[in-house]
Amino acid sequence: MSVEVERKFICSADTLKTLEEIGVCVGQRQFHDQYFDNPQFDLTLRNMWLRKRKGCWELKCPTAAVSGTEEISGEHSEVAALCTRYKEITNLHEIQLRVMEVIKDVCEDRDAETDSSQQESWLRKMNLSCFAEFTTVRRSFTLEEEGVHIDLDQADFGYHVGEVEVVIPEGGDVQAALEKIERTAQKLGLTGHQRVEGKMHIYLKRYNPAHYTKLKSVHIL
Ligand code: V4E
Repeated sequence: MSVEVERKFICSADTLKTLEEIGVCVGQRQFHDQYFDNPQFDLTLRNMWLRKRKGCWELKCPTAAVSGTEEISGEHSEVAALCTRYKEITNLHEIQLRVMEVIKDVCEDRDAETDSSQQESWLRKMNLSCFAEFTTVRRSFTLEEEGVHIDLDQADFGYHVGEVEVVIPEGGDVQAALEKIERTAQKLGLTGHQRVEGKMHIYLKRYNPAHYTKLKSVHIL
């Protein structure tokens, strides 16, 4: 299982120019994301993000801190505060198990009268429905620095955001990932000292303020 360590940034014209000079554009793609939760928001209130992208299920959830080994010390704590770390699970069976651990209200009867689309019957049993969906056009870049990946996202509801990402194995070297992200941020001339909002922040703020307020109140967003 992999862990994504990433720092989002707002890509100014100057940043884009620098990125085009020092990075290599490795392609552009478009994808539609659908995010799912139950009416009580049991998943997202636990910072678990279940989505379907290009026909595949993905679950992003926080990494469990391992005592001592995951302490981010000294100069890295400032960098760490600008970054997020999420585990990404792509195996459907494992996703279903993780979701079931959280959603206690599983109802076999919910599926009784519909036998069409059996594939998605687990969603109905757990009362999961789509609460957000949007399309993203993503341009991806790599840098000489090994393992650093940069995405520039343009969401169809009018939000642009960049992210510098380093993927490590679970239990891998978070500090080294943060150092790579910091060096990249410096090369790109990123100066912000505040976490930049992701697409979901803007989407929910705009289209589902009640859900947004709940997540804000428990500091998930
Ligand atoms: C983890 C998370 C969400 C799921 C979507 O994650 P995100 O990285 O924003 O989307 P995307 O499309 O770039 O995914 P990728 O292709 O990199 O896998 S929605 C909200 N969160 C939590 C979250 C947070 N609290 N703060 C920040 C800055 N980002 C995400």
